[in-house]
Amino acid sequence: MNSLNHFSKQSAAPFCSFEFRICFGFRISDFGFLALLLCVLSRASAAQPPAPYGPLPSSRQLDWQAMEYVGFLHFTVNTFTDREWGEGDEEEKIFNPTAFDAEQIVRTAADAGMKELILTAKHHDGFCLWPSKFAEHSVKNSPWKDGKGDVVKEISEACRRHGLKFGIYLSPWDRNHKDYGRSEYLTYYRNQLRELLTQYGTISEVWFDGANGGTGYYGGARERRTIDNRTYYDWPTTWRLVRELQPSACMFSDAGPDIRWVGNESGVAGETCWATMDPAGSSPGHADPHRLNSGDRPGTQWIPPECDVSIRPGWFYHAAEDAKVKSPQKLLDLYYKSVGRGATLLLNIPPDRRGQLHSADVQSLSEFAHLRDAIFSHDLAAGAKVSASNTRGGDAQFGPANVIDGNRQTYWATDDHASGPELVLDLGKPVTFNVVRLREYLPLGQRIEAFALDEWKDGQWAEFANGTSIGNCRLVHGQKITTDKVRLRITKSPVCPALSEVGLFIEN
Ligand code: FUL
Ligand code: CA
Repeated sequence: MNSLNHFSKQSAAPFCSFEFRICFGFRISDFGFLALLLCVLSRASAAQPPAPYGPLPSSRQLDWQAMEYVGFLHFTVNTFTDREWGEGDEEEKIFNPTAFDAEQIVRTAADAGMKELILTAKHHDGFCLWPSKFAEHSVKNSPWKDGKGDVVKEISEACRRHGLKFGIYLSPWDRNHKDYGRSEYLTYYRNQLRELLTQYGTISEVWFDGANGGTGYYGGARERRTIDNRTYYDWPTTWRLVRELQPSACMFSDAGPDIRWVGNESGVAGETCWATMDPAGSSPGHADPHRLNSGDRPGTQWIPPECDVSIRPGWFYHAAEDAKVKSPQKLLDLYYKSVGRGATLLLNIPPDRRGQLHSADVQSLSEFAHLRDAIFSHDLAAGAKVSASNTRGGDAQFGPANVIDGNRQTYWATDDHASGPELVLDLGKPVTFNVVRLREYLPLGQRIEAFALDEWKDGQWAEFANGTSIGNCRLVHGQKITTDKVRLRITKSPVCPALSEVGLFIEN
């Protein structure tokens, strides 16, 4: 939305009225007459931006979507008990990383190209990685750094040093707390959230997990506690607290309000995946995974998807999984299926018992980064001659060249109702590529519903790919194509397109 305002400020009208005043301040010489004429002509051709369509992103969502690739750190007592879900009865003394190194963890993530790290400040076992005033089940009662350590502080500071954003995961389900299931627990939960949102600088994302209720220690009761996840947590109150304390933070859950779960934990967004959905009737832990996977069209709100997936089979570190770290090629495949379908990839990289990322994970992350760089650092469309079937108002500020300027804030748009919008990239010579990247200009909403791509082959156009949703990013990954001309056809769109980028890349 900000960018939209910014854009209208740049329109040609103010420039013209300035010229007018100059023209009138002097005798209208030949030169003045020409300037006046030019001024009138350019005023006549200054087109208005297209009207926004459907639900629109907030500026916090736009910032979040621009990150595309972020990391998750699952670390707690489970790292030391070799479990995935702690019972809540683990003794604090078992949390004792031998060589915790926030710098190693965060530097690795930064070198790998991640733009944010989200830390499990408290997982379902209830153990707090920071010295909460409200809990004894915490690092403050562990032998690590004689109870003076604070994992949240160290990771958040390292993130700031390396220019990464920092987010927190605070499990609503707490298998340690005696009050879990009663209203008193909500006070405890919000007190903890308040600590995390006020003591660690800017928080970019708050992750509300949907796993809810069940057996646990619960202060010694050792019983099953079931809750109604649609009503128990009173989410609107908690969401208000986050907005009040960290207005720029995006909140994640099965139902938004800012970011939605993608409906699976395998890192795969729907082949068609809208940034919009209708969250009515859903709440954290209570939503239809199939709908979350593809979103709703047209939907009632802008709630883009996040694909959470672990680099290992489990979310926490287990030595037995050292040989099961996902390969760089597998991670690249997930990248195409998450980022390449308009979602954000949230890749979990769990610290080991030393409190560092294991060398197998570090190696895979770094090779994955090299693979991405090898593909995306060289855009083969750069320098192409771009023409379009129609340009909005004939005005260069909406011209087709905007799709290859590397700037997401500029875009090609057509007149409203211009039929069969299409773009041609004339590459000047035969070029070989197998990845096409498309981006819409998000401040105007998700507009395009289907597109097709053609290559110039044997003196005519031949379709080589087609697809549906574009949104933040669509990566079309297929067979190698060698051609000197590529055509993009917008085959379905309820309103004129606003396309900010087209890129061509080669994955060898
Ligand atoms: C799930 C949790 O139960 C897992 O342990 C993990 O934290 C994952 C990200 O979310 O719902
Ligand atoms: Ca652009």
